[in-house]
Amino acid sequence: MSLSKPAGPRSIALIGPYSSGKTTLLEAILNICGETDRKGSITNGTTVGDSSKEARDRQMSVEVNSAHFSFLGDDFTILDCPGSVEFLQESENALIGVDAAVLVCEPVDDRSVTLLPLLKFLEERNIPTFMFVNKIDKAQGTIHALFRALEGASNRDLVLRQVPIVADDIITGYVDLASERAYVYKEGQPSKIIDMPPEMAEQEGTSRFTMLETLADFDDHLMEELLEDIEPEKEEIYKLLSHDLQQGFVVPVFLGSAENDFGVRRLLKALRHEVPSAEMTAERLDISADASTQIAQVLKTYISAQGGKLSLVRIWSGTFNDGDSFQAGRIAGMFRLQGGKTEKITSATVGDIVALGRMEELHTGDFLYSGERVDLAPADILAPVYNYALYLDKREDDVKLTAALGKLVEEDPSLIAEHKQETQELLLKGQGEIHLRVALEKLRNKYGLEVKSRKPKVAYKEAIRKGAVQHARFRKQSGGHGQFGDVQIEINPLPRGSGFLFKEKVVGGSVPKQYIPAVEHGVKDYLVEGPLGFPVVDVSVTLFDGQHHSVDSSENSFRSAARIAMSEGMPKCSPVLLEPVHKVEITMPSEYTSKVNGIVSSRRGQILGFDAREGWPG
Ligand SMILES: Nc1nc2c(ncn2[C@@H]2O[C@H](COP(=O)(O)OP(=O)(O)OP(=O)(O)O)[C@@H](O)[C@H]2O)c(=O)[nH]1
Ligand SMILES: [Mg+2]
Repeated sequence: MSLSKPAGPRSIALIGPYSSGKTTLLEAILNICGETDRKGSITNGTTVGDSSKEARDRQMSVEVNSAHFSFLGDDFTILDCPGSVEFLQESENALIGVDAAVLVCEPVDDRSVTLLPLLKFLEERNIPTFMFVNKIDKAQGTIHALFRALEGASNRDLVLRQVPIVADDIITGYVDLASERAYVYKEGQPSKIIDMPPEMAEQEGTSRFTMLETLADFDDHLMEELLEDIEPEKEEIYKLLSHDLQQGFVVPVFLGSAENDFGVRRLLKALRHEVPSAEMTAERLDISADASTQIAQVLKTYISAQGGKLSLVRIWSGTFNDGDSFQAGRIAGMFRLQGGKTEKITSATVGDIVALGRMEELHTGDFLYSGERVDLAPADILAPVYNYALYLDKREDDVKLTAALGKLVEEDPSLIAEHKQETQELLLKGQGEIHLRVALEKLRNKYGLEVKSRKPKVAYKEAIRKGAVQHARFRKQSGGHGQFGDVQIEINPLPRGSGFLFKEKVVGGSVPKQYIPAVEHGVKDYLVEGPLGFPVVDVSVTLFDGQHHSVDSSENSFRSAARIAMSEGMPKCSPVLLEPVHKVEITMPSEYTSKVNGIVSSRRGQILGFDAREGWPG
């Protein structure tokens, strides 16, 4: 267990449910640390984060913002992640490169279910996590209710580090359980230390004991002290708090209000003492190299309207200089990002998060390295759940649109642009309506493209309900060579999901072997558009007889004969339009099962089965 505070530049991600106050917390931190002269606000559109037009217009974060600050001589980069689940990919990409996460949430327990996927991700990746219960200025209910709601969500123990001091139903300050000191909040200023209010003594004692008991679960020495009623040294408690956070045993919980600067300095102190160093994180991730080897990983890609690409990288080993060359290209410009502003720098080292210019071959999740190849799993790409069909009024913008979509996808790997063959549509797929709307806004704001969207067409298919036998002859007599093909086929329905089957039962060479593939071809030509105008599925076609001519027959004439047989035979097979069916997987907390069942059945869904999701209690 190390005694000293971790060294070198460190990084944290701010994550948490939509609108919990992450960007406001970043703003408070930057202001407290002297990075800004005035504190900006979300409502006035003056924050360092959310600098893009799309974020400002919606007053919500739509992508990761990076900013740098120093607190009492320690350097940090913060990655402020959007909270909406539709932008979850951004958080997942950012989290692979940070030393710790600060999960910002609100003091209400009914939305705590939205924290579950994040807590799960953090736990699986063993990312040290702090929790900051924000908006304490308008807290309703108790911290304990929130606690109970969260307890089942995480396998890690939550450790309450502060208890609120309440006067007339308003939280006016806190008692710090490690130092046992009491403070009152001062708006826009450091909290002021006060004498421990006598009425707090009992609650402080119980909460502190709970905190120590949790720590003792991971430490025998502390356990013995508690059993023997020995008061542990402060130093020992602080050491254990750091150690258990770094090892991912516990999630410490702090309280505050980003809007009013309540509790932000206390959080900063905890970050300063407890967030592990980049070296420790590299070890956790199994990235090992000697100090002369350069290793960095791309956490986010930004592309400006003019096409300039910036790769935001975390440096895991070595020193990087502007102009250095790698297999993925040469660094053309190195920058420190402060929200939307760039500051040119010439070199960066272990722990730093910096943006590298024009590394065209480098993509989000990739490693940049000078020594042996480094290849660790990046974050998974989320599967799309929603789509739009895109169209342009001006056809001449087609090429521009393809290029711009390529750039959006490069910035956000959870967006997919795809041409759909069946419906001849350009589809944009993503995580939800807001996600796609923001993408369209970017196309307009950044690339000057007025792109319209509509619901994608349904790719209907048709099938048949009964069989038929059909004869057809294709014959043409024009000067010289004629054309002659004659086929007899049997068409039959197949079970749903079988696709297409072609058989031949020709005896005596009535259709010579070399023409049989042409017959299959002709049948397939027809199946592209059946009697109802849609692709045909689940049919079998058997060629059982026919005739040929020794001079005039050819592959083409048999192909045409087959096509004619199909177009005459298929309408007799009682064609039917198939209703599109999707196979859907739904995951939910078990208490919602009956509600979701109802929703599924009311949409004529058929439930194929239930299962507990592995590793997700409840
Ligand atoms: N009362 C109160 N309001 C706050 C506090 N912190 C943030 N807010 C307000 O909550 C709203 C959302 O704040 P943001 O900072 O944009 O939240 P966010 O978590 O960054 O939101 P997304 O990135 O869109 O998920 C804004 O209107 C803030 O002014 C707080 O401590 N107290
Ligand atoms: Mg935000």
